[in-house]
Amino acid sequence: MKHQDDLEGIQLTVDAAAKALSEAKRVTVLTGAGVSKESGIPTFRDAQTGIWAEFNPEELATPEGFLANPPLVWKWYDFRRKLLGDAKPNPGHYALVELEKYVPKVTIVTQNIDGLHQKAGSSDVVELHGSITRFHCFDNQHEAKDVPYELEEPPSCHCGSMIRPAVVWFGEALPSKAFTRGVTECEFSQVILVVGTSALVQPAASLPMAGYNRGAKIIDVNPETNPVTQISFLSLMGPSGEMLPKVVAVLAKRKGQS
Ligand code: BV8
Repeated sequence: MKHQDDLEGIQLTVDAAAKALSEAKRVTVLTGAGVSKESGIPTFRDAQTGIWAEFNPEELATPEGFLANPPLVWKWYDFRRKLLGDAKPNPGHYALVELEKYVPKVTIVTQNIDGLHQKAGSSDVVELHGSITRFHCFDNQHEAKDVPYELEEPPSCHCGSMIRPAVVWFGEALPSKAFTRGVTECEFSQVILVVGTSALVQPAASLPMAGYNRGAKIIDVNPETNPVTQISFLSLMGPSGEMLPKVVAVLAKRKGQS
C-alpha cells in the first residue's frame, strides 16, 4: 500500500537521521523562513499578501528601495513586525532546543529575522540577516531603541539620519562576524541540519557546501526539494514542525532518556 510504504520510508529516514545525530559531537542547524511557517509567519516569498502583493520583496528589501521610498519600506517592515506580533515558536523550534540535551554542541545559524529560535530557548543563535525587532540609523548604524509601531515614515536618529530595521538588505554585506561563525560552525560539524530554506539566497546558501566539503552529513528538512537536496545524506520531506520532533524523539530513546 503506497501510504504504508511512505510512512515506513519516513520512519527509516527519521531513524537514520537520529542515528547520525547520536554519533555527532557538533551539529549546525541552518534555518530559513520555512521553520517559522508553522508559527503562522509566511515565508519570505509568501509574505506578499494584501496591499503588498503587488510589490517584489527583493526590491523592497534593498537600500535603494528604502531611499527611493522610505515611508513605503518602513510600513512594509511595520506590517511584517506586526505579523510577528505574538507569534510563538512551534514544535520545530522546540525540538531544536531539546536537541541540545543529546548533542554536545548545537549552533543555530538562521536566515530568519523573527527571533523565534531565541524565544524558544536555543542557547546559541547566529543571525545571518539581522533582526526585524532591532533598529539602527541608515548612515551611522547608531542603535535606536523603543521604536513605536504605526509611524507613517522612518523616525530620525539623533544624528539626523533615517532609522531603519537592523536587517541585511539585498546588496548589503552580511555581518562579517556572523557569517564567519556560520562558516566555521559548518566546517567543524559532523552533521548539518538544513531546515526550511529554499537555499537561493547567497552567501547563506553556500554554508551547507562548506560543511559538506569537510565531510559533514547534510540532512535536509523541507516539504520541497531544493538545491541542498542533491548533496543531502538524508532528506526529511515534510514540515519541520512534524519532522524535527520525530527525529529528536528517536534520538532521546537511543540516548536512553525520554
Ligand atoms: C550580498 C532580510 C554582497 C531582509 C534577507 C544581484 C544584485 C545584488 C545582489 C545579488 C544579485 N544577485 C545575487 C545577489 C546576491 C543576493 C542574492 O542571493 N540574491 C538572490 C535572490 C539570488 N544576496 C545578497 O544581496 C546578500 N548580500 O550578496 O552582498 C556584498 C558583499 C560585500 C559588500 C557589499 C555587498 C544579502 C542577502 C540577504 C537579504 N536579506 N532577509 C528581510 O527579510 O526583509 S533574505 C530573505 O530571503 C530571508 O532572510 C531569507 O534568507 C530569504 C528567503 O529565503 P528562505 O528563508 O529560504 O525563505 P523562502 O521563502 O525562500 O523559502 C522557504 C522554504 O521553506 C521553502 O523551501 C519551502 O519549501 C520551505 N517550507 C515551507 N513550509 C515549510 C518549509 N520548510 C519546513 N517546514 C515547513 N512547514
